[in-house]
Amino acid sequence: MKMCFNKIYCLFLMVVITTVACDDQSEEKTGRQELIERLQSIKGKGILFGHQDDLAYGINWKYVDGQSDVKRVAGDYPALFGWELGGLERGDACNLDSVPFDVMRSLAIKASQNGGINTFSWHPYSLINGENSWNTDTTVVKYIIPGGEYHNEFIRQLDKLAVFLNSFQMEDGKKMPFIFRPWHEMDGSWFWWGSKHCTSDEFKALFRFTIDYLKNEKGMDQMAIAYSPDCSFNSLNEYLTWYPGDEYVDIVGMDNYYDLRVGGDVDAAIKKLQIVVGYTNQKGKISALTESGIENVADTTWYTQKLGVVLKDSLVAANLSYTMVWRNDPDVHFFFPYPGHPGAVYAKEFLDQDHIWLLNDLVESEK
Ligand code: BMA
Repeated sequence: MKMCFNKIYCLFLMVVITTVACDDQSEEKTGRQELIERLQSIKGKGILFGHQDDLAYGINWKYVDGQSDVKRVAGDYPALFGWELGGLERGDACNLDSVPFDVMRSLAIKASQNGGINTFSWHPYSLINGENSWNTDTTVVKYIIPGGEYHNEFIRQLDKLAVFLNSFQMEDGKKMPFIFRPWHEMDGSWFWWGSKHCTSDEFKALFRFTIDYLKNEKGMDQMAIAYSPDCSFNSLNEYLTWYPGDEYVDIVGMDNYYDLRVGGDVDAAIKKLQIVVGYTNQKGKISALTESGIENVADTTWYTQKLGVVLKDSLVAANLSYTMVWRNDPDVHFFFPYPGHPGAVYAKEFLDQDHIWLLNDLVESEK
């Protein structure tokens, strides 16, 4: 009788163990969850350094395999790679900065395959007058949100984004995880989705619809979302004016060129990042200085005396996950120095610090 009971008990245990094991398999993490965990786990250890269009072109080169201005100066690739989607929504083969979308796809996949993280910005053309994101002649947001006259056309634009971003596949067949940072700098007035061209409620409706549609209708569970106003706030309340809600945002950030300009106020930049970081800690989110830089590296010591000082602040250093500088287009402007530029030595000194991470630092930390 006792033997029999023991057998039944063993059988019962095996069933339980098998069920739990099966459950574990079925609860595979999404790309978004994995990415968020990666960004959470580096908190306090390192701040990832990022560069827009890093692998596509730089000073005196274009589409050269393996080339990167950050690598040329600092010896390694950035850990974060920024890309721009503007033009995709109208079916263009190249983005508004002439980067072919096919090339972007293969470079981003390569970056991801090598352990880097990709982030996408989007400066779409207006559906109302066909002009670019900086044209504020006509109202746009009101017409493209749910209930607006151009809402269906807007959905077709999102469809194009989804087809493209869902086509980024890793070697193991999984969709490539990435950060999406739409509708940034909304507290400024230079974009048609900016503060003077829509109400905060309209903006939130735009942000929420964009994310809901891509996630729920297009299955984009590989995407983490960044909220990144510019730096025109001085309190948490002001910072959250355009915030679509915690359920829509994974990364809270700030773009800030202004406070770090020549004659700018580094302390103001630190204070604002502390507001962002404070919110992150309250809500268990990730924080980032989503864009910064000085045009043409006109301030030679910018990397050590401006950005470097901001990222050394103890609260910032203990919490910020990444920062990114803008693109190096020799015909327009550049934000990272090239070998021989007087700012190169300072950029290298900044990047050589233990808490500022390039690609290899990130990869090593995850071994
Ligand atoms: C701006 C400039 C533009 C570019 C746009 C989108 O800051 O660099 O030349 O078209 O970003 O990438």
